[in-house]
Amino acid sequence: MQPDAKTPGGLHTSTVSLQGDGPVILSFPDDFLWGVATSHFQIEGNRHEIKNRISDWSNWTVQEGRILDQSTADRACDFLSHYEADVDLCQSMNLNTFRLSLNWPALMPKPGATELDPEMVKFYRTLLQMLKDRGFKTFVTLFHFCLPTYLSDAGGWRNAKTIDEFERFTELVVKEFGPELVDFWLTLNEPLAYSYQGFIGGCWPPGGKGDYVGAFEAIRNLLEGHARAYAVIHRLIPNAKVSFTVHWMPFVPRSSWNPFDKMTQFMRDEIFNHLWMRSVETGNLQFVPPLTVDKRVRKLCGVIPGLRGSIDFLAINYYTRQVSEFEMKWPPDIFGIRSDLAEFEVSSLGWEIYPDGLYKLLTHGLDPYRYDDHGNAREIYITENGLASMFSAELSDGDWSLNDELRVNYLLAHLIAVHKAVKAGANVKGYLHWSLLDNFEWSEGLRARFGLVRVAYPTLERTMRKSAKIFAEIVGKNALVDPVNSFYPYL
Ligand code: IFM
Repeated sequence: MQPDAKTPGGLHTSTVSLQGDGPVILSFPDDFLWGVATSHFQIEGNRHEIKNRISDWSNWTVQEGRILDQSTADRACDFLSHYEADVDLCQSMNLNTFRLSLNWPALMPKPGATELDPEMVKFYRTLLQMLKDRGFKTFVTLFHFCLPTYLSDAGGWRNAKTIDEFERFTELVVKEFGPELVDFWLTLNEPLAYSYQGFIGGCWPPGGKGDYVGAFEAIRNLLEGHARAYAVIHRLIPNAKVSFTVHWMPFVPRSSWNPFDKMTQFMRDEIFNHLWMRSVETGNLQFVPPLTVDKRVRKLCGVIPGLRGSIDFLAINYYTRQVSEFEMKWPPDIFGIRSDLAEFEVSSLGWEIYPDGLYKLLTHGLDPYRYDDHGNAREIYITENGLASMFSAELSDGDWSLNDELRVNYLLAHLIAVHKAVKAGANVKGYLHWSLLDNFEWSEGLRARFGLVRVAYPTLERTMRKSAKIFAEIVGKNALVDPVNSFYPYL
C-alpha cells in the first residue's frame, strides 16, 4: 500500500495496488466472522434509566452545553422495542456476528445487589437467544462507558469500590448468560477513551479537565477491574474467550523535525495504544518518564494481581490516525493536542481515512502482543471500524444520506487492508463494523451518524444505506469481488 494517490477532492487517500487481468476476487477465510458492533446507551432509549437518571450518561446529557447538537439519548433508536426488526436487518445483510453491551446501571440499579434486574435480564436473554437461534456469534461488552449513578457519585473508576462492584456485576452476568449465550466477552470498551475524555478532555462524565492524576488512577482501577472480571469469567467458564477493546490509533508528529511534536507523538502512542496491552503482557502497570516524576503517579505503578496474560484474543477498534502537535502554553502539556492538519481525506468528524494504518497494525504494530504466554498466536478481531457522516437529528423523510459513497469507500478500503493482512499471515478472524444503526455519538449527539442503516429519529424508521447493501454483498460472497473496478473508483 502506498499513501500517494490523489482523490478527486485533491486530498490524498491510501492506495492498494491489485494486479492481473479479469475480475479480482479477494476471498476471506471460510470461518471468518462478519458483524456489526453496538452499545446499549447509544441505541436503547431505556425509559427507566432515563426517567430515574440511574446512569452517569443519562445525567450528563441533560446538563446544559454537554452535547454539541443539544440532543439526548432519551429515545435514541428505541432498540428496546425494535430489536427484533434490527436483528432481521442483520440477517438480511448475511451477518453472522453481533456485538452488544449490557446496561450495567439498569441491570444493577443498587450497589451490592445479589441479583440482576429481572426485566432487563429478560430483555437481554430474549435478544441473545434470538441471535443464537439464528446462528449468530455474540460479543458482549460489560463496561461501555456508562456507570451506575451510585458509583459515579462516589468517584466512578477513581474509587476502588467500583472494581468490587464490577466484579460482582460480572459474576451475576456470567451466571445468567454464559456460556450458552455469549461467545466472546469484552470486559471494557476503549478504557483509554473513557479515561481521557472523562478526566482530561472534559467532554464526557465526570467532566475532569487536565486531571492527569485522576485519569491515571482510573487507568489503574480499570486494569484491575478487567483482571478481576477476567478471573471471574474463567472461574465460571474455564474455556471462555475474554479480552477488552483498544481504540488503536497510529500517531504521527505534525513536523518530523520538531522534537516537541515527536515527544507528543511518543506520549500519545504510549498511553493510548501500548500501555494497555503491555500492562497485560507484563502484569505490571508502568507509566513512562517524565510522568513518574510525580510521586502520585509513581504510587500507581506496580504489579496488578491477575493481570498478566489476561486476554485470550486481541480486540481492535480502528478508525483513523492522529497527527500530534505540541502546544506552546504554560504549564506545558506533554500530551499536546490533536492537530487539524490532514494529509488524507477526512470524515465529517475530521478523522483522517487511513486504511494503511490498519494493515500496518495487523502485520507489524501488534507484534509484541501477538502471542500468549504459551506461544500460541492470539486471534485478532476488528471489533469496531466505521465512519461518521453529519446530518441533523431532525431529518425524517427523503433520500438524505442514503447514497453514502464515502462510507462505502471507507469500508472497502479497510476490508482490502484486512484481506491483505490476512494474506500476509495476520491471524484476523473477524470484522465488526461500527455500527448497524445511526446512534447517539456521545458528546457529538445524534447528528454524527455511523450507521450502515439510517435512522430517521422523528419516526425511528430504519433504511439501509448503500454501504449496508454493499456490505451485505461482500459478506454473502465472503469476498470482495473486483473492489477496484466495481465500487472504488479512486483506489
Ligand atoms: O461510538 C463510539 C463507540 O462507543 C466506541 N468506539 C468509537 C465509536 C465512534 O466514536
